[in-house]
Amino acid sequence: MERIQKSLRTLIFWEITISIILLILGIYHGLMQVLYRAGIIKSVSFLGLTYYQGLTLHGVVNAIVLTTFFAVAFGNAIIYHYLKKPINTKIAWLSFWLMLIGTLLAAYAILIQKTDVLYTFYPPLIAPPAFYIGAVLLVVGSWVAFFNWIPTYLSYKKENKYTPLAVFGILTTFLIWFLCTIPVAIEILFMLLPKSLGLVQEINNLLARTLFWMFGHALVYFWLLPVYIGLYTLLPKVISSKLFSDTFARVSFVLFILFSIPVGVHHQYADPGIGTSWKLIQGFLTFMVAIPSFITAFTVAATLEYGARRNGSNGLLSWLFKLPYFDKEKWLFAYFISGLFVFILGGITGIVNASYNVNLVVHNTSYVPGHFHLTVGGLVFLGILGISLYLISKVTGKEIPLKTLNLLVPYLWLIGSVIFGISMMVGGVLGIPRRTNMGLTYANPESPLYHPDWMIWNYIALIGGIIMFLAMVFYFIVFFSLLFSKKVNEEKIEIEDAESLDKADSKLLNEFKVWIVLALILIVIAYTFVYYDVIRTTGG
Ligand code: HAS
Repeated sequence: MERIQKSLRTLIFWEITISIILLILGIYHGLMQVLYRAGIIKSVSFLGLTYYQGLTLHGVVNAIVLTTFFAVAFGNAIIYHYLKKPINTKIAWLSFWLMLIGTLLAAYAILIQKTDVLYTFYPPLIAPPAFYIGAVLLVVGSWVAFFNWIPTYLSYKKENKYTPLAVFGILTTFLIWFLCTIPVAIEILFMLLPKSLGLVQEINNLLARTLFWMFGHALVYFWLLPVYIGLYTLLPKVISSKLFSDTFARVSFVLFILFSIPVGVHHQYADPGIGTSWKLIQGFLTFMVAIPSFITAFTVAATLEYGARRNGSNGLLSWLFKLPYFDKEKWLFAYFISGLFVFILGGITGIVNASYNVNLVVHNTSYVPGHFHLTVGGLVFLGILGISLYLISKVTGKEIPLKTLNLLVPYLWLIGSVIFGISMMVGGVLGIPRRTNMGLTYANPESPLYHPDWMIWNYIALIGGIIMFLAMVFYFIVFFSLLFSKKVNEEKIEIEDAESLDKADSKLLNEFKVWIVLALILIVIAYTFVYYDVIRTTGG
């Protein structure tokens, strides 16, 4: 086991470090987007990229590469730490190489071949083959990691009835990931790649979009769930609390298995060719997928209250002020709580998006990037940053340096992302388009697009963006100082968690079979007629 642990420590180190190095490019291009939208710069000049090439790099690195490498790294740590069983390290490294080669191919397509299809790569936009092959390798690499955990898990299950909560959570995450990547694999392998290679002349754009969104919404829970695992395990421990409910946490995970996938059409409310009844049904299912997050909100808040009361707080609400917001030793709490505050806004705005008729007001406006910078750019991003620091400090045996600077990171990000998100959303309601190549022309009285009332929101978003950029400069300083600091502790793979107030040992909440079958039934019900409509209305 010692040899396995050493190999996995190195693997986790590289999975995290490489994604954080690439994040420098992603963050830089975030700054470029706000400067461009506010009309301060005329092109995203660094590396010779245009606005949309820079935006493609920003989306792919931040939303796809960082999240996938992180989920696999955290998964490797969870499976090793909780199951204490051998893992095949050769296969674990194979997964890493596939993901890395895939990432490099996609980077080549964006940086050298100047791809600008964005992270959603909708046709009729078509990228060079390297982009799609890179995406496929990245996904296959993450599947390989998942398949590698299964024998270890099954061997553990032969001897144990109870599945540790974090293991249950990470297997849920990758189960959803595996199921939802099948439609996007079909889209890429049978439609986009043949078109990119010139093997076919035409593809069905609406069918491609529908396949993409069947993947695209579940993707957001692939980003979110690893952070929920952190909320259920690491967070209670940091504040010396107990998890309020192991049962509720698991119920939340299984609801994600059921409802993550059959909801993708809520991204297509405005698309013609899909019947309104099917849109409405998927709209209702979208409200269902918000429930596990409400359960998480309740469980986490109760966990925080329990911890504060254990530490001596008695009043009705005074416990809120007893939490260790500015305790440098409990820095991980600051990452989680900032993310949670941001996610209150991110979640509410998700419900707004999901509401069929209200969606028509905000769809394709800057409201949508406002929403997702408060979700994936809020709780998810801060959770990934915090847990990454935590894991690196464990596997290298080093202490977090520059503690004050480190504490500033999440709070600056909280302030910046809320300013950015709200201004984008208000601007969106006023009509600012989500995607733009108009730049300064909103502010130019000569232009038919003259909209001075819009510009103020772009300027406020710029302030938010600059604060977020500053937070990330501090984060990179802390992260790289950690890498170069001295080893002071034993190197290990460890996830320090707290006990739970209850223990969910029923078979249903420790296994997956029933939930997989129910999820497949829901997917068939929600999607069969959608595909029938798409094919009927587009003529095949
Ligand atoms: Fe979304 C568009 C609906 C959640 C990401 N979403 C997007 C896009 C992205 C994205 C990237 O229905 C743009 C895609 C594109 O490129 O076009 N979203 C939802 C709904 C939810 C939701 C209903 N989204 C997310 C999450 C994301 C994410 C999570 C990333 C990780 N979204 C939509 C819709 C669209 C959309 C439409 C299409 C818009 C369009 O027209 O294009 C729900 O899952 C949200 C549920 C969340 C909650 C919040 C719970 C709150 C918690 C915090 C509690 C705080 C505590 C702290 C405990 C109900 C857990 C308390 C503090 C103390 C001190 C006590």
